[in-house]
Amino acid sequence: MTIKTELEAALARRGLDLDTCDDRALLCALTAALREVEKGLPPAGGGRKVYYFSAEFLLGRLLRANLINLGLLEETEALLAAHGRSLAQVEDQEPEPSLGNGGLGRLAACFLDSIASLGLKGDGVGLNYHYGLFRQRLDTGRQVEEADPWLAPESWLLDTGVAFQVPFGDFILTARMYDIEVPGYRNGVCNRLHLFDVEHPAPAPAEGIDFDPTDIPGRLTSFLYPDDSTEAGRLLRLYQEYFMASAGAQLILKELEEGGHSLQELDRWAAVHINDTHPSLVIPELIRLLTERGVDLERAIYLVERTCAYTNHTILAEALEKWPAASLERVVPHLMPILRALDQRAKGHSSDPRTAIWDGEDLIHMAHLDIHYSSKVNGVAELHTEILKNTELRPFYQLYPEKFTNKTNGITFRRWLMGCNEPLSALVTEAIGPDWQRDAGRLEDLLERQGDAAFLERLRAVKGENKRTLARWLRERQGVIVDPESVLDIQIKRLHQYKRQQMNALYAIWKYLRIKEGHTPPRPVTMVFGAKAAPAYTLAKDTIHLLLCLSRIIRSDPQVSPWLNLVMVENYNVTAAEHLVPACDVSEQISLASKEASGTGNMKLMANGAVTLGTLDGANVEISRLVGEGNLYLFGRSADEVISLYQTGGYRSSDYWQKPEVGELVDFLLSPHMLAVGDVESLTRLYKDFLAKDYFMALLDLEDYIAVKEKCLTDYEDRPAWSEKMLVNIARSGFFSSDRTIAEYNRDIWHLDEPGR
Ligand code: 26Q
Repeated sequence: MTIKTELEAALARRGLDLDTCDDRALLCALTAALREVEKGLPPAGGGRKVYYFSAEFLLGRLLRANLINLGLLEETEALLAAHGRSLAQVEDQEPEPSLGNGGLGRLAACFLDSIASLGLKGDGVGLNYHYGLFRQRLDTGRQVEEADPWLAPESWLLDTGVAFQVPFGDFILTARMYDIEVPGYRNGVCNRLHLFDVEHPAPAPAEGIDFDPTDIPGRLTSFLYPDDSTEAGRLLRLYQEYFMASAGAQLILKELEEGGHSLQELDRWAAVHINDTHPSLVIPELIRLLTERGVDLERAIYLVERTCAYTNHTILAEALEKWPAASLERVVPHLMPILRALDQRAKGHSSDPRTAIWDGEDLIHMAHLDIHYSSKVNGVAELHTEILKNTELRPFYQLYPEKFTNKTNGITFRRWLMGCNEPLSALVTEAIGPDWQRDAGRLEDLLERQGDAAFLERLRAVKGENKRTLARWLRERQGVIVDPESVLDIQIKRLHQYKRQQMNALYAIWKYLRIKEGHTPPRPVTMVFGAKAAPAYTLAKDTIHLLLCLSRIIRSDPQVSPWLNLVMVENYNVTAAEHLVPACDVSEQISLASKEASGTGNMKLMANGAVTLGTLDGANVEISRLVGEGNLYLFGRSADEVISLYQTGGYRSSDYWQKPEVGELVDFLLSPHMLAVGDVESLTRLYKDFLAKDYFMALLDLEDYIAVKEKCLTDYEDRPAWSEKMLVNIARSGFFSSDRTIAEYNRDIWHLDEPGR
């Protein structure tokens, strides 16, 4: 079967033809055609199977990704072109499944792609949120949240007919299993993502993202992490977590039986991966199910510990999940005896209260549960894992040194280079042949082109083309005019204080004032931001407000606007990232050292020829080692310095504010200029935070940041030298392939090929 026959059949079934149907109908037909192709592909075979449990899978659009992996992209583009159609336009009809917040969810999506592409036996397990993350509208200086539906009658979701009963304290819910196919890259394999849903989901909320959080049976799968600011919202999340854990655990045991294996062999045939703590209840749930089926408790604990592994994605205290025992008692009373037993047993291993699962305040620490009862625990970049071992999880490391391992994150180059950057992919293939498409490590072959002036010029030309493409996209999407000849400086990631968009905003103020003083830069600079703020995160929303105010002030100033532009991209999501990443010149990775576990946007931007401006944090450490000093721009305090400042309480932001160069920028927040366009309450809140708290030390690193960024912008003017930097970044980015990451998970944690272990 070719895609042509499948597509024609799908169109014929709908009474349509390729010449006249609209793009939306063509998308449906193409989706159906690809699903037919995928139906014929078997899942990866092998011994043990990994179940990747994650509350988030930030998939992004699937049409192009599936065409690439099925090896059908070129054929389909040609077929559409022969009928005057364009894949890009069809694709624009596809709603993005935003079933994740950011890095953690996107990582899970890259991992599924790599598991299938390496031909490994493994499926994802998650929840079928009907609305995923909210859609962001920027309206009169603020973020407005709207529901973002992605489920259409003809989406990628398949109803499997499989269902499990999930018991809660006061009712039982049916979990129906829906699947999304995950084809491997040109290897004839198709794994699956299992998304569980309630049987009778409540209808869409009338407006925004508000709904009744106490309607558990109707609302359990409505939204991704609904509202964490209220008790009812938190409880709903606990219902979600157990729903996923229980349905997934039941699926594992069902497949174990279907494979003809005994429950006693769970660890031989299954590996359970716990992506952050959100799926942690799978541990007591598996133990419950095993003991209910006659396995004795000690043996069940032994099997589950050998089966499970846990990844930590953050050291920020507020993200480490703790549940009041009373909440668990209410939602999952039947797990309490098991949790009690697990806690007692853990206390037998260690009397250190810092390792308690159940603490003296009746809080249950999910990460502690995971570490005691997993075979492996990993951080997501070298520095992050070291910090876990030496600081945050030190008592656990002393208890179980053999459990700790580092797995530096990665990205799938199929989406993040081949899929989103056709011009660069074509140039790379022309230069070094196609092998890099299977093995991103081969990108290093590009290093042979160092010093090849003609090639470097073509590299520059590709970047220029991508910048013009982005400028068109921004104009059409948002009516914003961007100068494609300007330096494109991009910070795209969730809005969080530790990521320090607020520090970048202070740079914009500095630059604005410099230009007002007559110091124009060698070439215009465009500062691009893309970020969503959690609905209840006030300071994050204030920062969006600040950026939008600055954008207005800069744009309406005829003296400044030819030289500086600040653009806030509305509704930043995977699709927007795919437009922004190929065009970026300078990649802003400016988190306070020690706070960003890894970052993955840094990898995507690097692979597309951006040069990193950043702190030595997360995977920037590895980027820096790979590209070498001259090929990125580092500034700011080191992780060690920052950690010791926290320990000694030695940082006082007011000391920095008192420096006139710093104070002037902070004070600008409350200048008549700002107050003329902005909201006094928001700006005052930000101002006071800088002065009295600045927990993430933006003022500490500010001067260094400004100086290094200026150096970076100056260096940009040496176009040949900058092109070399681009080249080295692309060439060295192959290490960050999620294929490498997954191969390491398999080698050190899952051992999928050795069921006997
Ligand atoms: C926790 C408790 C209660 C409610 C919500 C949460 C919660 C939800 C989402 C906690 C954390 C998250 C998401 C975390 C995340 O995305 N972390 C990022 O993971 C990436 C992949 O490993 C890293 O690259 C980033 O550095 C890290 O910030």
